Amino acid sequence: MSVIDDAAELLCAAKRVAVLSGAGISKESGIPTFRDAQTGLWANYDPQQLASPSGFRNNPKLVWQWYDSRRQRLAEVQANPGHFALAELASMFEEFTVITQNVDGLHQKAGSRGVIELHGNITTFRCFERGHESPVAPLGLAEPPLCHCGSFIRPAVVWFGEGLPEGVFQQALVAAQSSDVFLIVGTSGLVYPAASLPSVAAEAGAKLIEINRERTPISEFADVFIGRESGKALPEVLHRCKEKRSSVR
Ligand code: BV8
Repeated sequence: MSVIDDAAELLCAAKRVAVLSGAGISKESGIPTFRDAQTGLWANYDPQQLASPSGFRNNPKLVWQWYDSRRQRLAEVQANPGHFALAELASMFEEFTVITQNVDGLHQKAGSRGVIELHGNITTFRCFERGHESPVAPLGLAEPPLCHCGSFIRPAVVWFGEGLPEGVFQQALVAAQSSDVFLIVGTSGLVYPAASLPSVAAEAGAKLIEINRERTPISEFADVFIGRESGKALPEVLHRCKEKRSSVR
């Protein structure tokens, strides 16, 4: 049997599925991952510096422009077959929870509902000093607009060194701990606390399926490893699951 068959076998036996996705699932939509060398203007900056409160405090204009350029690119890209396959898989299970580290909203664009965005969404904003909600900032501003309280506006994403939004990680933990199968797609498994979810799921008895072009720390304990692009592997897993489900009927 192929690894696609192995994955479909595990999935078809499951009632409750949880998914953890990372930047790799959006790569085939044309969004660079964090591991990719930063392109162009950003080649000389470390994302962990830019995506941090200190980075913003030191150079609000630079960080604002980094997010603005990511938002401009996002406006031109579409969800890819990997996102769509997950959205379609969801209807085959009693419970199917997508937990994402991505801030690009592409799972929702592909039709996934109830997506848990561990690190927020790049199209939402709040003020830096007091967290006041703020409207979507127009694209193309050279520097951060000001909140009514006088503080800079920032993207309402989770930066390195910041806690995740209240309750969000708890929701992800519940989904991981109650899953029969935990599917990990396109993440290097290096950023915590998100990277702790696969072992939490495994310790609670879930079978792990990892889809990644390369092996990661998660591969050590995955039951199935599919070493291919998710935009190709996920539609094949979906197709095999449908075949199995229709042959059982
Ligand atoms: C926290 C939003 C505590 C922003 C992101 C020292 C100081 C402070 C903190 C720490 C520290 N040391 C450790 C920490 C904890 C830190 C951390 O984990 N650091 C790491 C680097 C060691 N974590 C935090 O700071 C977290 N908060 O700990 O808070 C706390 C608690 C209470 C109160 C206060 C504080 C917050 C982390 C969230 C950071 N924000 N994103 C933005 O996007 O701009 S993280 C960001 O990077 C992404 O969201 C994502 O999570 C991460 C990148 O990881 P991946 O998604 O995996 O992407 P990556 O590029 O790494 O890998 C892509 C993979 O895809 C590769 O494996 C590749 O092979 C594969 N791939 C590529 N193409 C494909 C593919 N796979 C399949 N198909 C393809 N086609």
